[in-house]
Amino acid sequence: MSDAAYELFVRQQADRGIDVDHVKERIKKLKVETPSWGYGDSGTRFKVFQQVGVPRTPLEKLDDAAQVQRLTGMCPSVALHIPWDHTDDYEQLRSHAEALGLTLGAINPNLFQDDDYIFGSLCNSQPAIRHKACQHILECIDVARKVGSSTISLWLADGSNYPGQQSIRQRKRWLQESLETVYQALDPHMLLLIEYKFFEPAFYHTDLGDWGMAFNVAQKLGPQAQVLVDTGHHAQGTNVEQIVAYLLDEKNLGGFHFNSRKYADDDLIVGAINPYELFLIFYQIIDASVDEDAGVRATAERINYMIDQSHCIEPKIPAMIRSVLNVQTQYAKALLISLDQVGQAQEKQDVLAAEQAVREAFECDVTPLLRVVREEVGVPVDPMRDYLSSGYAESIRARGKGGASW
Ligand code: PSV
Ligand code: MN
Repeated sequence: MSDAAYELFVRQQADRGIDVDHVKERIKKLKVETPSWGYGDSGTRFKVFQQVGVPRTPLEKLDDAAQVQRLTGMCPSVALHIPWDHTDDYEQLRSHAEALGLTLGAINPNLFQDDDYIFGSLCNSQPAIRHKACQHILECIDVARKVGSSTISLWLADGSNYPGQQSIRQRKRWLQESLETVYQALDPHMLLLIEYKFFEPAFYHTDLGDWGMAFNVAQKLGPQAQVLVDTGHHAQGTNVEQIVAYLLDEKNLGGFHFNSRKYADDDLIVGAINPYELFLIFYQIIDASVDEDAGVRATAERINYMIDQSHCIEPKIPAMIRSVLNVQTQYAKALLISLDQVGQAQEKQDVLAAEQAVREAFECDVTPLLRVVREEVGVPVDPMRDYLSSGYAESIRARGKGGASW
């Protein structure tokens, strides 16, 4: 294929002081974990919709995840949710993943779908229920050992619906106490990711309501605990990029759950609603990756990028491909920001030049660049088109309806 478009792109970027070879190498290193639950049936709180061809078992979820990896080359690991992915044979799950060229990633305990958790799990006022919740996380740590994962990713549905329903301070202490037990059980190489959310299912208060609470808890636990930012878990207007920058500077940004929100935790395809926010998040990360502090640089390089979406009306596999490509696109654009130009403008307090230096990268067309990256890593230049013509979607129809759901 003639690559006049790519050659022009390289020249234009060189004029802006950007080394495209360096950008390509960084794009090739970007990995995004896909969630097992993103391949299953899901819905709203009103209904779970069943689609034809949805995986019936955790093994089939991995088969679908392997398609996303085959076509994009950037999703080699899959997150599990326990008990949604519970099996009596984790060895088999692990070897199935390996045979598909995948690894098993973050293990997500489920502390929200048991009647015992109606008033909370780790923060429940009844010691027996707090104990049960801790035991479940310990079981997940064991699953992590069996499947070769080093990450536990924790989200709590804990909170209260009415003033006076619970002692907020007491629950804060119970949370810390419970998490100490969990933290002590981690192997030295393991990471505990702590996710926050400001509401839902509790509506008056949430025990881990924002990044500050998650950060405080993580700090008290120790270096193996880090904050996870789910992009959908913020109030309207929140500057998520600032949270990202702050946590990077504190060397405590452990991971992301990517999705899009319009109103709340909508779990839509990442980059579908506000791609500029995603770009600006990557701007902060890329900027931190050249920080003078080695700890900040290391934090930026070690982030666990994960998708956490709920595809209720979209076919699952193409929705996942779309998500991953959207992440890649915004990352590529953010790599085109001339940090030197931004720095010079900041130095001169030239507001317009600084904003221009950031925005002009967002406005660059990275299609020729991504086409060449894909050619070089040996994946289809148009992964979505390839998927749609591959026959895989037709082949899984034989699974019928009524597959796995959350
Ligand atoms: C909660 O809204 C959440 O973001 C947590 O990460 C859960 O594990 C996940 O969604 C379940 O879909
Ligand atoms: Mn999440």
